[in-house]
Amino acid sequence: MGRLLAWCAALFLMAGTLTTTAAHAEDGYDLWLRYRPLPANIQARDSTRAASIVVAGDGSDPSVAKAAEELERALSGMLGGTVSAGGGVKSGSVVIGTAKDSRVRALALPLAGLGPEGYLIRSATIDGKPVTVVAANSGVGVLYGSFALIQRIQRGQPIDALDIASAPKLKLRLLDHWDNLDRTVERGYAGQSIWDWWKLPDFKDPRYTDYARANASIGINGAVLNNVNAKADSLTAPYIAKAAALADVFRPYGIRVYLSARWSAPIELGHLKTADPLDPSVAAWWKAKADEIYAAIPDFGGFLVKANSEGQPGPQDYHRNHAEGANMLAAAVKPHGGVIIWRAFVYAQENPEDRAKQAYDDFKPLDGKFADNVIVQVKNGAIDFQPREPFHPLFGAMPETPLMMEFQITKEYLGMATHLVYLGPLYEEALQADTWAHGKGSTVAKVIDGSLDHHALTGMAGVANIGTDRDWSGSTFNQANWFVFGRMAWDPEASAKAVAGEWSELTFGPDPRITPTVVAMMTTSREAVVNYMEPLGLAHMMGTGHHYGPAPWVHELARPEWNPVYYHKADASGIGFDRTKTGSNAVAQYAPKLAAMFADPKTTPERNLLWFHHVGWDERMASGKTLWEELVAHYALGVAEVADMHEQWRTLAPLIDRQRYAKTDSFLSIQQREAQWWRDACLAYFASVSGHALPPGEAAPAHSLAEYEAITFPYEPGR
Ligand code: GCW
Repeated sequence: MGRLLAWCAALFLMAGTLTTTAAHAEDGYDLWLRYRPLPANIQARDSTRAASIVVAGDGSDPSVAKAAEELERALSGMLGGTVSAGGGVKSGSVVIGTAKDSRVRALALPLAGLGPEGYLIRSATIDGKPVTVVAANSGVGVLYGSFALIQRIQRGQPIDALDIASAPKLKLRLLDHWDNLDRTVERGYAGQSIWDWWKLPDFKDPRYTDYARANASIGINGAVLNNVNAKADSLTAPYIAKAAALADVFRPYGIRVYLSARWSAPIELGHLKTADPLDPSVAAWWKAKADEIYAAIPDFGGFLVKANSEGQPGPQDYHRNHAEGANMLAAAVKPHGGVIIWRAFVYAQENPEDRAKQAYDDFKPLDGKFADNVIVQVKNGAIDFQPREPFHPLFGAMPETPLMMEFQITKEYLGMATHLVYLGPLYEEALQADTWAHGKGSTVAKVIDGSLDHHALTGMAGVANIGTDRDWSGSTFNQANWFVFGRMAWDPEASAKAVAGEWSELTFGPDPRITPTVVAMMTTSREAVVNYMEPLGLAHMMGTGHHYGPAPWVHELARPEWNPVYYHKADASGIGFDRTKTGSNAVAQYAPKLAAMFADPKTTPERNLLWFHHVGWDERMASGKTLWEELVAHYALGVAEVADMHEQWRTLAPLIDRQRYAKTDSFLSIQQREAQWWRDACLAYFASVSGHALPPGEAAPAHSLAEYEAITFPYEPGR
């Protein structure tokens, strides 16, 4: 009997364990909003400080209501008991509210300087009881502050004696979804589009709410729903109704919706003969369209436009310039408070000029010509989201025009879903680059936060890496790129390393045995990908169309700038794109100080060397190696760095839940194999072009060049 009881008890315990495991299955869906029970000592400490939630006002603000809901969910999850909203102020209450609420007003908090979205978190006393106050000028500010408090607790940081104030430095903090209406995602590697257009507006997938929660938790306040390679259909009444349904879900989370607008929509939908921006019937069509959208979505953000680039229609089709196009649309949304985000990612097939120069050539002369509700969105580099590019020369060159940063979060050119590449260092490098526009310290961050040239309209966009995959972004570590984008859009001065630490603690728990290893992996990962793909300033050597894997040999495509050989220009004498006076003179697009620096190979940072110079294979580098030896060494280092990341990850096996551990582990195996492939294929090709043999001790590529050239990917994702 005793044995039977013991057996039953064991079974019960096992069942309990199983249930717990199942309930806590770690498939990554929870992202960094992972409110798992904290260690007992932290629970004991924080329970007295986060014992209940009190909504200071009348509860009518929808964003404050979402804040209360999130606090309930988070605190109950983390602190091991039910923490609910409601009831009066008690010792340890978390009191949330806006400046409108008398209880908040009575505390005379310094909210004035926080703007519409900032927040304050303070340890205070109400009616003699110690409480934590989360206060802001708006409900959304309260929501942001509540997430900040939750994240502190989640990371095991003390929450007594708090005095935190934070406000976003940028106004528009947007995700650009390159999502198509058929649910494919251009350059998307995490499944289908999360927008189920077919079932909208009736069915609002609960996932939309979780998407909004995740974005609000990192301060993202806008989503461009559809691809910049836009279809006019997204501007028809049924699709406006679908977008409106999403806007309704997002509104309490402080997220506005935007749409990519197809320039030729007046012809395609309105049956006009032209889309000439100066034609009054075209302007009237857009005005009516804007009115129709705003009737359905009163807080619609505005339009994003890709015009006259990569085959998209635009005002230049009518011999009008980008400003004339943007301003016509700007007039349509202006009465409603909307903005036009006009992309500077332009290059034209007819233009034989260095592709890296074309956007500057088009836009610089238009400085000061844009309407005040237009912001020009510039990619971080002048070519295209490469593992490394110097900052785009338009930053600092258009003082009269608000410029917005466009980063890519999805890893089109960085190994797609599987390679572990933390983009924080890439973002940081671009933001901290000094444009020298107004002397030293004129960083890109200061251009885009408006402080350098006194602009109020500011912003940052990230091309989203979100899809229907259970873990949203295709891998656990890809989630970090969404996260760091949000953090840097809130504060472009944020440190990539600090954000990595924060993300690790939120994602894997505040475990000192985990965080330093994860941070070390993340912070080296970007340099690793540069090393094994495109070291020393090389760019755009990816396979045709899909951009997956190495193809430096491609030379036969119709347009010159589609071919990797256009970018690296390797020949028997050397390698690299001469962008000095003897070449395209792209260096002259930078401020004089930088132009001079980039004009001379000796003063050009080695990491950008081949971007600006064609360098002889046997030239000596800073290390004393020849360029050829240096190139080989970088490829070898990249491969070694991936192996090292993998080893580091393996040390975490006992500490990370099985599912997320295993997925990352197998992805690192893929990355290791493919880093080697990159190294082997590129070196096989460059050896053949340069006539140089690999230095002694360097392993020969596993296959022949012809074999690498023969690899194809007919069904790759992301098209
Ligand atoms: O990097 C390129 C991509 C295109 C993309 C384009 C752009 C949306 O390969 O897929 O199109 O950039 O940014 O417009």
